[in-house]
Amino acid sequence: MITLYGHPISGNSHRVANFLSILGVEFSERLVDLAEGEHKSAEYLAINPLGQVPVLSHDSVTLRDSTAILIYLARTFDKTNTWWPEDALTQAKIQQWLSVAVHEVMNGPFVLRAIQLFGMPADEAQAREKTEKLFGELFEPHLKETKWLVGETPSIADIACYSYIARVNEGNFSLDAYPAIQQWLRNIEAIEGFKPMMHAGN
Ligand SMILES: N[C@@H](CCC(=O)N[C@@H](CS)C(=O)NCC(=O)O)C(=O)O
Repeated sequence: MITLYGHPISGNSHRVANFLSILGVEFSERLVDLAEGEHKSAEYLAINPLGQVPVLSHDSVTLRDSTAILIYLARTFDKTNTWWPEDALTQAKIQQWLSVAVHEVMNGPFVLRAIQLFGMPADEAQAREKTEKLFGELFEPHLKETKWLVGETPSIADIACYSYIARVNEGNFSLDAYPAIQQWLRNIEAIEGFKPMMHAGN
């Protein structure tokens, strides 16, 4: 049995829910009430001492961290062996993007959105500059040349990077200047089983 501890407006949670849905794996979602501070309760800290969502519970396995969970799910449930292929170079290339998902995407698009939605105390101009650099110098030129971030088929790199980039408009950042990124988002949304991320305010 699989339970995903998460929250619908958390992009980190969405990465996992989306991938479970694409893999066609049944799971139940356990809402962690972030607004009420449930993620810092003793009960939840016993599940994840970092006090963050998402957490995946699968039988006797408990895992925190969205990209670690994506690797676990791919290795456990992907019968096609394409989402996290076994060869060293492909894994290394995917890992490059998983690192971007947890660093540059968080420092730019995530922060812009968190400022607007939660009043996160952060430097908006700096986050905007980081987002422009990330999109203009990395994602857009790369995606002009290739449909997916790595190789000829979608991988967990695409899943990990998708959620916060798809919702960067909620951080008052327009994707109009980035047509290749927009096309890549549509490519991911067309994958069978894709689960949309909730729009803030819904
Ligand atoms: N590296 C973690 C980051 C998880 C994370 O920052 N989750 C946010 C929600 S999107 C959270 O729980 N924040 C609450 C907190 O850090 O206090 C992952 O990829 O899962």
